Amino acid sequence: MRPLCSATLSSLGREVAQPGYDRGALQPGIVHLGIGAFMRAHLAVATEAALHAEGDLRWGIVGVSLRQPDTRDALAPQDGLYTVAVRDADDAGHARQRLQVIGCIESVLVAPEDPGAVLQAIAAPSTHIVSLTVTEKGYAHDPATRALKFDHPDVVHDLVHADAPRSAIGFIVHGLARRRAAGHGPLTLLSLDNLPSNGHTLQGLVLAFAERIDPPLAHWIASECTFPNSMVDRIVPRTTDADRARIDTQLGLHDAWPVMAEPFFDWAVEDRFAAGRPAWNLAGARFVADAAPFEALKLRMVNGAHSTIAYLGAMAGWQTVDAAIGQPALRRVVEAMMRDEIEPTLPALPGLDLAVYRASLLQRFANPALAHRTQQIAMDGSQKLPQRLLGTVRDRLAAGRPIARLGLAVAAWLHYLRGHDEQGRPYAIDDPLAADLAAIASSVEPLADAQSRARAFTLFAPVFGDLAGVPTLVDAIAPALESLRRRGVVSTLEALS
Ligand code: CS2
Repeated sequence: MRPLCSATLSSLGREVAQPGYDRGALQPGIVHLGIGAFMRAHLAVATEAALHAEGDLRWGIVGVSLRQPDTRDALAPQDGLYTVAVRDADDAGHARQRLQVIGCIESVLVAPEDPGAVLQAIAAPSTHIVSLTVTEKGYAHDPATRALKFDHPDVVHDLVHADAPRSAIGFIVHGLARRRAAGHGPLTLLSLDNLPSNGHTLQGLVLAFAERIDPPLAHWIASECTFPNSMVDRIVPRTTDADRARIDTQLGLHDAWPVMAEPFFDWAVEDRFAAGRPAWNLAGARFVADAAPFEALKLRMVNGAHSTIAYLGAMAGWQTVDAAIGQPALRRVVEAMMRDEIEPTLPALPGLDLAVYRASLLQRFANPALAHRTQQIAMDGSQKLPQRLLGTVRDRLAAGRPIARLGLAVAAWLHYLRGHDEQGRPYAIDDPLAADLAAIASSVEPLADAQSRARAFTLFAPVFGDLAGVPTLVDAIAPALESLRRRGVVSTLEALS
């Protein structure tokens, strides 16, 4: 099969959307750190739509892989082209996909091979936006306090290696130092990760790092560059070989690096750009004054529910989100958690009908064509729990309200840390704090009563912070922890619903 590349584009059928602008005239206006599947199905799709509609060719994307060369190795022979397969099911339940070839990625840099090229790209006068999807752990921060970990090995390294940083924060600050020295003007730093106040969080980390190495630089960044907050939402499961084969068949060409996504797309981003931006609204993005209420809605409802489904599903042996949400008892508990425990904590959003939002979310989870694996969502729990579940817990407890289902969700994560499912199948705990978590899990194991075990877990400060030992939280976690251990996922869910 011939490969997807510029020379073979003309052989694509009319049903496959493809770049309709002059790719050769694209300027590299965006440098994106963390060119993974999510970005390629979200920011790149929105940028592609803006390029088509506006013909404003300043917004080509230079992708950066901070670790692996695999994306560059796959995309370079394809001239940066790749396919987005939007998958769902028709009314009869048969999977279907709609294909689009994306052209806005001009090149991919592999940071460890050539860190200088990444710093130069950030400093280049044509660059107006540096965006990031590096996942929660990519911020090298303490998840509970969101402060930069100055003892993180990459941060320690980056403070003294201005020409060869490793971390996203190190690249940004050293790249901005070069930019300022060259007099190339400020730009926008745009976090697209699932963190609360992701722009403010990034700003705090960048300024803390810059302050350490060069206070006048920190001052320049603070006064000239902007860090809009944004809420991003699109389910993008990891692509499998079977997905690739299916996409190749429909494309009639071989694409080594396609991505899959659900039809749903959402992005609420604060309109504070230091040096312009593409018309992403043409792809459905919303430019807003304050992203906070959108973030709270999304992180608590979508991601809070997702993590709950992931831990319970992984334990029970439900391998995908649609299989898990297809279990009536799990669906009832997740729906009740959203309605009764999460929604009352959300700030008002004019025009939003939460019942409709909830119903459509459950429908998104039930998409049978995505096969989104529960184990994939289960990773990095220490980095995810604080903003997905514990913020909600904090608000509920402050209001004196019950948290039985949120307590189950937290207990599900703790129970998951034992490292094997209910059929006895082992799995690895994929988490930057895995060693600490394993130590706690084994020290907690011999404790006789669930109350003591639950309490001991909550003393883990990087995750629980000021919730350490809070009796109302411990009281909610303990019975769920005990029930998951003695009776298993299904009986626990049935007793709660
Ligand atoms: C998921 C998210 O992997 C995960 O942790 O919860 O990637 C989720 O699919 C997206 O945030 C949806 O917008």
